[in-house]
Amino acid sequence: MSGGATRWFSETLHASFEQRFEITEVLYQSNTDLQDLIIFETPFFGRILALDGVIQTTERDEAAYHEMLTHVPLLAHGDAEEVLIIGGGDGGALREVLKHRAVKRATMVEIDGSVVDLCRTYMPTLSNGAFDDPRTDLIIADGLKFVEESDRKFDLIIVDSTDPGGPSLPLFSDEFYANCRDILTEDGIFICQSGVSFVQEAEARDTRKRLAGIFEDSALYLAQVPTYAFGFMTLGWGARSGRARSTDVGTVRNRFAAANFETRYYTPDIHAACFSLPAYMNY
Ligand code: AG3
Repeated sequence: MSGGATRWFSETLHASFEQRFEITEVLYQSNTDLQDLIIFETPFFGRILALDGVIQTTERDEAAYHEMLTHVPLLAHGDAEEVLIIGGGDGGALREVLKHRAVKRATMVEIDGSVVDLCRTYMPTLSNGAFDDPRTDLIIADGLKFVEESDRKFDLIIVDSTDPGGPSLPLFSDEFYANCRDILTEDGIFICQSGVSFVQEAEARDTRKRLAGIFEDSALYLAQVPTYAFGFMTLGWGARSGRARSTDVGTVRNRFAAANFETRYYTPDIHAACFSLPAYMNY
């Protein structure tokens, strides 16, 4: 672009306010059968993936989200071997899950194979080789059907989806949660993203209530992800027992030290604090 006006990507998630990003270069843009996809370069946030006009992940702050989605349940559980990821095609959650040596297999069920291929090509630091790990089992299929039909058991199920709407809408239903609960081991944990509650209150509240109706133990917890704009991102927690969530901070600290990997956002102290919610989230 020489001499042209600056180009911007404007997020279309909210009706009456928006955030926008300066585009240095559009690396890929397509309209797949399932969704609109764009990957572009920016001066500050590095490369950004957006689906249907909504920021999914940026190189600059993806770690906050992916680390909290994975290390909180994995270090609370302590010994998860079988992990299922629904969605998460960019590979960021998979990369973090595989940092845990106890994990024997990470099964990823992603509905849109093109997200995986394009992120591997244009945002390789997201998966950072995770798709080539022998413990990875990548299945391009509908996660809804997978959990309905699977006769396997999982210690952890992570739903790394877009916001409810389009292909992900059924992932926010009682039926889906109940099917997930059925394929969890006794101390198994279910995690999902439930929006930035300050601006997506219904999404967070409905998720919170739905989880409480299906799981023995349920909660929301927080991650501060700058490009999920306007406040704390909420993550939903459901478990078949209260054991993992009540793990004391000393144990979490020891497990994290023994796991021996670096993080950019997660710390055991943040882990201990992340279930403390502001008063306005007391749904
Ligand atoms: N999944 C969560 C996108 C959330 C967007 N919502 C928002 N900004 N309020 C992203 C997939 C990353 N692996």
